[in-house]
Amino acid sequence: MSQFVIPNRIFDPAAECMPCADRAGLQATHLRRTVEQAQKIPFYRRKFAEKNISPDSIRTVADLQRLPLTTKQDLREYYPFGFFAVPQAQLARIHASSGTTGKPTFVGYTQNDLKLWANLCARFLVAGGLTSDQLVQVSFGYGLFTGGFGLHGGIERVGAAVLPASSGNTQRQILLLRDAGINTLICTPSYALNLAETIQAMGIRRGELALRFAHFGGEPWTEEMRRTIEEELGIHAFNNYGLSEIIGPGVAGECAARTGMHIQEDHFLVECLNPETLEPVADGEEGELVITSLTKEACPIIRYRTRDLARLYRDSCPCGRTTMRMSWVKGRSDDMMIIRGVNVFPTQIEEALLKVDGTAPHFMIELTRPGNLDEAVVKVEMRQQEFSDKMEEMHRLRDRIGREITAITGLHFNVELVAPNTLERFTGKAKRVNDLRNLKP
Ligand code: DLL
Repeated sequence: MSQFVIPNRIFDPAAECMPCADRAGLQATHLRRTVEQAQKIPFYRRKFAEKNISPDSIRTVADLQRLPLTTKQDLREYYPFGFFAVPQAQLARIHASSGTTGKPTFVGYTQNDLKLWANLCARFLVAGGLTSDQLVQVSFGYGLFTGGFGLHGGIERVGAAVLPASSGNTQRQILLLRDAGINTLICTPSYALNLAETIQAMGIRRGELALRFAHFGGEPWTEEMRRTIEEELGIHAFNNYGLSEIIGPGVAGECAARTGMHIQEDHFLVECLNPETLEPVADGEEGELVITSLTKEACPIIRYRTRDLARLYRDSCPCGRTTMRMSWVKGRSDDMMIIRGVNVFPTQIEEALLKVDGTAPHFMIELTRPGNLDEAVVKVEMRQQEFSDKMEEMHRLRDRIGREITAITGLHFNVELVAPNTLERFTGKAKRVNDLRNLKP
């Protein structure tokens, strides 16, 4: 069998397969320019002055270590446009990431930034099977969220046809998929699952759909979830990663060999740091991704702490790209639950559930602290065909799920089985945790 699930295609071979030494030279030049551009932002001007950093003092990529870190909190303090490095007249677009605190974080793009963004999205789309003769449905929200417009630009750059369905109205989404003969679907993985279920509920057979490929991103998910969605929809699904503060989707994406997500290293420097000590971790070890943009004009960003936990791999990939790869993201450190002192991520619960037949990967974790001890309940939806009124069968299933969760997390969760279609469905990013413990400091 071939080592590739689909033909190995490369959108920009000169950039993506560049010898590493050549790329390092390019990165150093671009890092110097980025520092120059970032000097226009008061936050960086002050930080550079404190650390005696000037563009001329940047000679190699190793100089990155001397540069200051940037946090989401820093961006918030300069709300709304304090991190923009160009005058308003040069802006071509503004997006925003929704904050948990209410105020969004704005990110700006110049015309060049938009061109770059489309190219970066085109790279991972082509790596995951997109060709110019395909029809693509984008079911990400079009609006301030970077998913819709970002992917839209990439699809147009490849020359494929785009159907900008945007998010919501699931039944209509499915009619569009079927009646327009859509080949490629773009959305969050949790929404894909929602679509798969609704397709079944509407009595639409797989043969009525022309769907073959999908590009999912925007939220953490697992290989187990990929297998489930691929089986249910009969497609090849690829993972892509990005965040608004860096550019949106397009920071990294999988190739046909599926050995991790290739990082677009000619445009971003990605470090993996121990979140406590802020020291780099070894290749292959888990840490927080810290990202520096190398070529952005409107919002250059230096050593941004993403809070996303992942691993980096530098060994070669059979696809021929020479870029470093990142693993799937385990979760954001913000989503990490600390239950009785143990760190747990929603992706670990997803992984456990998908090991047990009969459950649907719809779940909601509820955390309480009735006395001094945390209690964790996970509500798990059953599949219709496995839903039974035989108590004994249900108890066996519940215990099996409990054991899988304990095997992965080391913790006991009270498992509650709930009837099919009773948990909330999401059209964008899924919410998996309801923390009722009142842990605010
Ligand atoms: O979610 C950008 C995006 C849109 C990426 C569509 C891919 C596809 P934000 O709304 O700023 O931007 O959220 C960024 O989402 O820090 C991760 O925690 C999470 N995330 C994005 N892609 C993945 C992924 C967009 N493939 C935050 N796996 C990031 C895991 C992801 N987490």
